[in-house]
Amino acid sequence: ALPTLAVVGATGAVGTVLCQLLSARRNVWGEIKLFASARSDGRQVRCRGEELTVQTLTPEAFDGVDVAMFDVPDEVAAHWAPIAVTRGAVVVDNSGAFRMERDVPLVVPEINPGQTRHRPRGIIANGNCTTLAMIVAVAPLHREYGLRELVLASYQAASGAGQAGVDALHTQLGKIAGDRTLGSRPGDVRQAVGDDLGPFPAPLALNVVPWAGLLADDGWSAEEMKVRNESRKILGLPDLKVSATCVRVPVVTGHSVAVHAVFAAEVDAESAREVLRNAPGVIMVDDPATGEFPMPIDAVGTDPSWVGRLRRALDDPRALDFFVTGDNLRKGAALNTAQIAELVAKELTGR
Ligand code: 11C
Repeated sequence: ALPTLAVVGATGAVGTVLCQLLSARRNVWGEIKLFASARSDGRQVRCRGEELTVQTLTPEAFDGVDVAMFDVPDEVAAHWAPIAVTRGAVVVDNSGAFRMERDVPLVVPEINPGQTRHRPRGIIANGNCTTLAMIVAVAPLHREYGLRELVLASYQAASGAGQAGVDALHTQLGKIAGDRTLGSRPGDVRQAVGDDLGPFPAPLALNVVPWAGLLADDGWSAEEMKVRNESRKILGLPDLKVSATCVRVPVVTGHSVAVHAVFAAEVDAESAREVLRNAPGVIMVDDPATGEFPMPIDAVGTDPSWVGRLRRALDDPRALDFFVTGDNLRKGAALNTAQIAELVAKELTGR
């Protein structure tokens, strides 16, 4: 029989994309069960051509579930994932709760698919959306040239902060629409937007906000620490030098990252482009002369990481600079989760 799948957090920004992907990808699942918080109990969601009723979580609900995809806040995942495992499910978790645990693999199927099988706690972690967009391009370059250091700046979309982030951005854009005076005096955008900032620490409309996630140590944001720690773990480079600055921009969906990658030896841009053209999950969009760059407005709703603006650093022949954009709800979240779950399904059924 085909494995039974549970989607936990089915009505959130990522859960919604997961249901779309389950409808579009090759079907490897038997029954699909949808779970969400009590707020969504009883809601009907279309998934794989079926009208499914969203249920509230109970421990018994996991009985008979083979694979459970989790997209819920860290503390909810920390509580419920072990319960799902006790009931017999393999959990693929998109929260930050387990990613850095030693006995939980952090898997990107294009990079380290074999690690899905080493899951002593029954949990496989999915990376952060900023890490994922960038790492799909960095890993093949590392394999070819030997990575020594990453210096990154992100341009992160509102939907990285969930549906509340998208709603906040659209509400703010609505408030400022048509006022051609805004953005020329200090505080005028703050005044027009008002106090309703949603999950962001400042207005996002007509602005960039150099902050994502909670406050970590020494002035770093949690998002910047995640990018560093997760990159090290996925690449298997525990001492990799990583400096990230994570920035929120007024884009609905599509995280971008400006990457400065330093390698062990000299690199040349054309051979690096060739490596990336052959890399799974990457599409090269690199023709500035004709206006072809990776951008969220083109990458949204697509699977690959879009890479462009690739050039060798002028002052270091061992370094490349390039720009990556990926759909933070797809490869950054739902797609990578689905890909991992499909690897587990294949293992369980032997097909
Ligand atoms: C953001 N990357 O854009 C974050 C959201 O660790 O999975 C995802 C947080 C995480 O705000």
